[in-house]
Amino acid sequence: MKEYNRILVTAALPYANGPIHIGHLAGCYIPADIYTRYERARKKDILFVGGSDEHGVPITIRAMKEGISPQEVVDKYHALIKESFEKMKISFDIYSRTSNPVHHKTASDFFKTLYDEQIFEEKETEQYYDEKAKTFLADRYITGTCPICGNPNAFGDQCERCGSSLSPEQLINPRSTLSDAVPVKRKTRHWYFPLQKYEIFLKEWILEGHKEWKNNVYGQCKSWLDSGLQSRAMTRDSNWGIKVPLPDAEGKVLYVWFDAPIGYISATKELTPRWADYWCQTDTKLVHFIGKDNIVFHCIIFPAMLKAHGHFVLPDNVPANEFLNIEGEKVSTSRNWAVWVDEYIRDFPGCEDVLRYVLCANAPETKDNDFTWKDFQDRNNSELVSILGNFVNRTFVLIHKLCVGKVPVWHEAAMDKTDVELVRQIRETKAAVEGLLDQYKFRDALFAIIDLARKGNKYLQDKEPWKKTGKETTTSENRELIDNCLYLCLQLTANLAILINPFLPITAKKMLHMMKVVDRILEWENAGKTDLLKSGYRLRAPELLFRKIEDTEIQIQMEKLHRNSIKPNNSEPAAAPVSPAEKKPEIQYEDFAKLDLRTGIITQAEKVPKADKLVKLEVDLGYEKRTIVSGIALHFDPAAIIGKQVILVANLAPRKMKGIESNGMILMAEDENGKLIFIAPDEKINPGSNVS
Ligand code: B3M
Ligand code: ZN
Repeated sequence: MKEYNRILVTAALPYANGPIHIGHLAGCYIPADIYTRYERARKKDILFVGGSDEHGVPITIRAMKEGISPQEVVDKYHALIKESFEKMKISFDIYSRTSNPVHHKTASDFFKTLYDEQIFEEKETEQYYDEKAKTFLADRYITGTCPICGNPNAFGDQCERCGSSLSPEQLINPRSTLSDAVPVKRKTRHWYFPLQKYEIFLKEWILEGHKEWKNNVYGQCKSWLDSGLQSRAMTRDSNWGIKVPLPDAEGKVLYVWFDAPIGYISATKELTPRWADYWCQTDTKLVHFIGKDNIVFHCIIFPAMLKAHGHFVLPDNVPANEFLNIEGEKVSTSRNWAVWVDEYIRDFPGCEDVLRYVLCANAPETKDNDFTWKDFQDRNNSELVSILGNFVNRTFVLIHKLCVGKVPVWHEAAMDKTDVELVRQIRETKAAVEGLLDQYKFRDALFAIIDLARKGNKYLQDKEPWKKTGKETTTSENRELIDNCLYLCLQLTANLAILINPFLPITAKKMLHMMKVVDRILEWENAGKTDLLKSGYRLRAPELLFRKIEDTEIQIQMEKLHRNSIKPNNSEPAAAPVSPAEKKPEIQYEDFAKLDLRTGIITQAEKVPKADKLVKLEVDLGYEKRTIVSGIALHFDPAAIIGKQVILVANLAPRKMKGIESNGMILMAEDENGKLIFIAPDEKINPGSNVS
C-alpha cells in the first residue's frame, strides 16, 4: 500500500438551488465527515473542503421558477445549506462557493491552460434556439411529449414520468420553457474535451490500478470505459457562469461540470497558502466523497482534465454511495418527496446526532437503501437510547450510588475472567473499527461500536454490582468487585466516547463533560486504553444522552411528508387523507352516531414553538373551553382565525403533541391542491350546538 503524508477530503458541491435533504447527507457528507474526524483524531495532516455549486442550469431554472435572479437564488440557498451543514456538525475546514473570485480565476486559468496546450477540439453544431427569448436552450429548458410514455411535460434531457433519458431532438412538439416558442435549430460553436484520448490512461489507472474501489464505483467506471469515450463540450451558451476566457466567446460560459470540480482546488487555495502541497505532491491522498450520479464526473472526466493539465494529484479513492429512498420511494425534489435537513433540525432540536446515526446505520453504501420514519424511531429508541445511552447512564447512576460519585480504585489482584474479557473486547473493537473505516465501511464500523456498548450492558448485568452491597457492611471482596466493575465501565465509557466521536460528535462531547475529562482524551491513540480516567476524582451527575422519540412525532412527520408532496406525473397532491379513488369502507349508523360533533368558536390561536405545522387553539364550546392542537400552521396565520366558527369532534380521545394535550379535532376539507378549508356552519350559531 502506498504511503501518504497528507489527506485531502472533498465532498460533492451541492447545487445552491434548494435546501439539502437527508439523501445528500447520507450520500456523501456524513461519510466524509466521519472519515475526516477519524483521521483528525489520528493526528493526520488532513483537510476537508467543500462549497456550493452556484453555476449551471439547475440555478437558472430555479431562478425562473422563483421569479428572482440567479444571484439571489445562490445567495439564498448557499446561506441555508451552509447553516444546515454547521448544525449537523459537518466539519468542513472550508465551505466555499463557486461564485468566489478565487474560483473564477482558478477555473478560468485551468481552461486557458488546456486551451493553450491545444487540448480542446473546437466544433460547430446545431442546437435549439429560442427566437423569442433570443437564447440557446439547455436541454432542461425544452419540454415536449415523451416519445416513450406520452407524458406531455417531459424535459429535453429526461422524462420524469417514465425515467427515460432523452435528447431534445426526441421530444414530440418541443417548446421552450422560457417563452413557449417552438425552438429552432441554430449553429453554435463550442470547445470539446477529447475524452477518448485519455481512454488508455483511464483504463490502466482505474481498471488495473484501482481494483480496490467499491464495486458500485469500479463497475460504473468499467461500463463507461468499455463502451468507449467521446468528446464532451466544456462550454455552454448562457450568461450565468464563468465566462469563457477567450476573445470571440461572447455569451459563452464554462460547462458547470468543468468548473465545479475545480471548485475543490479553489476552496483549498482560499483556505491555505499550502494548497499546492495538497494538490500537487504525489504523497497526498485525495478522496472524493460523492453520490452515485456523480461517479463519471469524478472518476473519468475530472481525472482526465487533471491529467491533461498536469501537475495535479489524482484521487486515491472515490467512495461513492448509492441513493437513499424515503419510505420506499425515490427522493424527488420536484415532487417534494424528501426530508429536508433544515426542517428536521427545526422539528427535532437537539437530535442532530440521531439523524447522523440513522443515516450512517442505513447508509446506501453498497446498494440503494430506504429511510423510513419508523426505522428512525426504532434505531433511536432501541439502539441509541436502550444500548448506548442506557449503558452510560447506568454506569454513572451506579457510580453515584455505590462509589460516592468518584472514579473508583482499581484492584489489580481482584481482576477476574469477565474483566479480562471486557478489556480484550475494547481493544478488539478499536482494531476492528480502524480496519473498517480504512475501507470506508462506515455502517459496519458503527455497528461494531454499538456492539461494544451492548457488551458493556451485558458485563454490568453479569456482575450485578448493585447486589454486592449490604445494608450495614459490604465485605472487602464485594467492595473490590464493585470498584473494579464500575472502574472498567467508566473506562469503557471513555472508549465509547473516542470511538463514537467521528460519528456522533455532539454525544461524545456530552460524555466528556460528564466524565470531566479534556478533549484530548478523544485522540484515537487513546482508544483501547483502560486507564483513561484516574481514580479518586468526582464525576458530574448523569445526563441522558438520548431521549425517546414518541409515536406522535413520527406520525406528524409521516403526515407532513404526504401532505406536502405531489403525486408523480401529473402534479396532483399526494395521498390526501382520502382521495375519491380510495373510499373508506361502509359503516353503520351506530358508528356515525358515536361521534359527538359540535359547533365551536376559536378564541385563541398560537403557533406551537419548534413544530412548524402545529397551532394550539382554544375553542369555546359554550359549556367548556377546549385546547386543541391542529396541524394547520402552514395554511393559516393564527391571528387570522381567531373568532372563526368551526365544527369539531368533541369526544375524540386526548392526544399529546409536542407536550400539549389536544382534546378534539377540527373538521377541515382539503382541496385538490392540498389547501385546507374550514368546515363551518353558514350562519351564526351558539357554540356547543349539536351537529348530526
Ligand atoms: N453540483 C451535482 C450534484 O449536486 C453537482 C456536484 C458537483 S461536485 C464537483 O449532485
Ligand atoms: Zn416518458
